[in-house]
Amino acid sequence: MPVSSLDRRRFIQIAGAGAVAATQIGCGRHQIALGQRREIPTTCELCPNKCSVIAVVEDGLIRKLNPNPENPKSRGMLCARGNAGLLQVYDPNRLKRPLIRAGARGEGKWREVSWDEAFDYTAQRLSAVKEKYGPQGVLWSSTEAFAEVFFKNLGMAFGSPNIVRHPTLCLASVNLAYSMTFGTVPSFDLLNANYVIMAGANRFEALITPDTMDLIESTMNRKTRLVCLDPRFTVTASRADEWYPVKPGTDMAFILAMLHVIISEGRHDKEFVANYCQGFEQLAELVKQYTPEWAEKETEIPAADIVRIAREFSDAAPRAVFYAGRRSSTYQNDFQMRRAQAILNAVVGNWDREGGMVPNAKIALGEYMFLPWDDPQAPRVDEMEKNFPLAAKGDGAYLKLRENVLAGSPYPVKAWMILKQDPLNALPEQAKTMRMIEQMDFIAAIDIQMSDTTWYADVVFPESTYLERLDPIEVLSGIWPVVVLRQPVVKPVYDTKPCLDIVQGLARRLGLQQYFDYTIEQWNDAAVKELPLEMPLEYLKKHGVYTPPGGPKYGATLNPEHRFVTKSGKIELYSERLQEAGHDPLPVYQPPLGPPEGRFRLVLGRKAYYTHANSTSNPWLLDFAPENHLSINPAAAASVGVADGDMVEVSSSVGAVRLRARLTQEIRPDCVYMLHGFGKQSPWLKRAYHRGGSDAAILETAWDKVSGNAAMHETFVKIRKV
Ligand SMILES: Nc1nc2c(c(=O)[nH]1)N[C@H]1C(S)=C(S)[C@@H](COP(=O)(O)OP(=O)(O)OC[C@H]3O[C@@H](n4cnc5c(=O)[nH]c(N)nc54)[C@H](O)[C@@H]3O)O[C@H]1N2
Ligand SMILES: Nc1nc2c(c(=O)[nH]1)N[C@H]1C(S)=C(S)[C@@H](COP(=O)(O)OP(=O)(O)OC[C@H]3O[C@@H](n4cnc5c(=O)[nH]c(N)nc54)[C@H](O)[C@@H]3O)O[C@H]1N2
Ligand code: SF4
Ligand SMILES: [Mo]
Repeated sequence: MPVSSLDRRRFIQIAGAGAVAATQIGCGRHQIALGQRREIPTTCELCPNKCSVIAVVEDGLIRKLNPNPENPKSRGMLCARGNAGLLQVYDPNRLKRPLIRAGARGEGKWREVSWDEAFDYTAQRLSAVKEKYGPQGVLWSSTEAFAEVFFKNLGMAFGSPNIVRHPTLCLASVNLAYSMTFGTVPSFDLLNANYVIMAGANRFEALITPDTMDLIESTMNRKTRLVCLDPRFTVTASRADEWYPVKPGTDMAFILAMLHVIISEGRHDKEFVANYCQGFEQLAELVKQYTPEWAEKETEIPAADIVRIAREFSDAAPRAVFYAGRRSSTYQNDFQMRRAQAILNAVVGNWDREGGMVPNAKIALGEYMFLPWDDPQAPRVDEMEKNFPLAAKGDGAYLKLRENVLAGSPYPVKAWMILKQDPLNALPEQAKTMRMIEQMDFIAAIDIQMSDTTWYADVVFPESTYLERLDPIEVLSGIWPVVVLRQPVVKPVYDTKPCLDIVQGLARRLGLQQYFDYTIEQWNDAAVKELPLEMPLEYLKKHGVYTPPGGPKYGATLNPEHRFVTKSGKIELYSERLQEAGHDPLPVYQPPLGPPEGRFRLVLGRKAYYTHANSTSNPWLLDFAPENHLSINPAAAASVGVADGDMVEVSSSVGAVRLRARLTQEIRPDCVYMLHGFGKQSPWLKRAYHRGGSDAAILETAWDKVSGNAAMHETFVKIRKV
């Protein structure tokens, strides 16, 4: 889109002020005061961690972002992405004004419109769908964000049961497995653990605060022993004391064999098990069959190592954890594998102990009271009750939802509202998501850049970036929770709005304004009312964070009278609820399917300098990896006649992509790997457009049957030199 002459004139004005390199500034529309330097605390939005930031603002321009050490979770850390966040504001390719599609979907013809026109048009289209198909005909999908609550509430006030969030693309199975065992999802005290087993998680690249910093500190300074299982030699593997390139999809066999050793040698915490757990006898009976020798055949990890690790782990307990992992959208048995982990942690008695697994502490925020709306009348389109009766219903099950929307069953869904999500890249089988897009009468997206999905929308609402907006105050949960504020550090550079304003603009035109009759300031006032501070908002504006004094606390639930939020009130090694729902009440091993001859399993994984599919267009970050490659073991490459640097076609039953091969010993010969977020279709993402390939185009649809979580490591690909 051409920069208007007005924009260009102001751009020159700002560039003339000399604050930031001219190539990094787009254009500006607000007056700037010269000679002022301010440091403003706020909260990063480049990934789900929400680290605390101090923005250095000079002459109205953000000069630099620094970490805010007052946050005990992120401490003095701001990662590469956090540093590069200021380019979200000054990216010339960002969304600047509301847009309405002018040509065919995907043709890229847009009309810049006023906010009024965008709201009027959207409300009219949503009302038409409501009239024809009922409110359930509109789908509201989003990924977690502080302001997501407003968007979800608009969907519910509209009367739609179809709110679908990101967990079933991410961590739904791990959450459900720990909830069904302990009644809650705990944190892991990696700072104080002496023994950590990390399987299918990559904390040195997939950053999570405080886990990443805790692990760096404990493995480097306190000499915590780290055992890593991963089919790839990740940075975490390189920092570990032991790395096992486990056969993919077999971690559960390793865990069950550890349980076999620990229980048969009487190494479990007998007192803890007697006081707090139910179903130990059934568990002991089940794991008799899972010998280390059996597990060696499944996992390709030597039996002697499994025995030794089981002994070391139980010796180190309670300062020993089998880390839960975060993204559990991997295999079709994810839920049961995570249940096995949870049970292993339980029997060594690391629950609620320093260096163990700790239930999250709470800080209660006040709630702004608004008018309640009626419950939706239609059932969910993904039929959660029938398909996943134990899962978190409100988040939905994304892949099953897509199947049902495509089938028009149990009813048609014909409009799609999207907040801060890129379904074309986040869901496997891109062609299927495209079919879902095609069958929609109307799509609107709230984003900050023209993502692949936004490219196919009918209306684009540009949200102000995190450095330009005030968001709802939030608590980051954890062993040591913290309240954080995201406040604007500069005024919006373009004609953008924060999420609540967008929601209110639509609500007014949909006749739903009575449910959104408040300001963000009133919302935040209500949130901080109960905090034990004299002037809580002033405090947060100044500090960016509030941490309750006293530091982490352990052991509040260690009292045999304590009732866990499970059916029995105990830690459920054996789960009657699972049995009633027709699932294995104890984790029973199911071997994964192996790749057919001549094919390879595609596995996914993060790099520290990108978030999902959304930051490959950031110029500072793209320097790290200008395109993605197919990582393949030299033995595997030889078997398909591929040399380092060759262009290859990677294909599955649902699609094919082309990218260059990178031969490396850092991956098992039966797997291949590619980085997420490349092969973009949206030309506005100039730097990632058509570079490398998109993993979403070749991943096949599969899910875990208990949680509905996507299973993204179940695709076997063919590789051909082209
Ligand atoms: N193939 C594959 N698929 C995956 C994964 C994978 O590794 N590989 N990972 C899975 C996991 S764990 C997750 S959590 C999901 C994540 O799935 P998504 O949430 O879809 O991931 P992102 O790529 O981060 O897309 C988020 C969108 O939000 C926009 N955005 C960023 N900041 C803002 C903002 O402040 N406001 C608004 N309105 N929009 C903003 C970005 O421009 C982008 O378009 O993907 C899952 N899907
Ligand atoms: N830099 C960065 N940090 C992030 C994010 C980001 O996008 N970028 N996203 C955040 C989000 S939303 C999430 S959910 C988390 C994800 O955090 P993680 O779940 O730790 O991230 P992944 O990189 O997906 O790690 C999965 C690892 O499992 C390995 N693996 C594959 N199959 C198997 C197997 O069968 N067994 C074992 N043992 N390992 C296997 C893969 O090779 C990969 O290294 O990261 C968070 N932090
Ligand atoms: S880990 Fe990096 S990108 Fe994520 S919130 Fe923290 S600084 Fe931002
Ligand atoms: Mo995630």
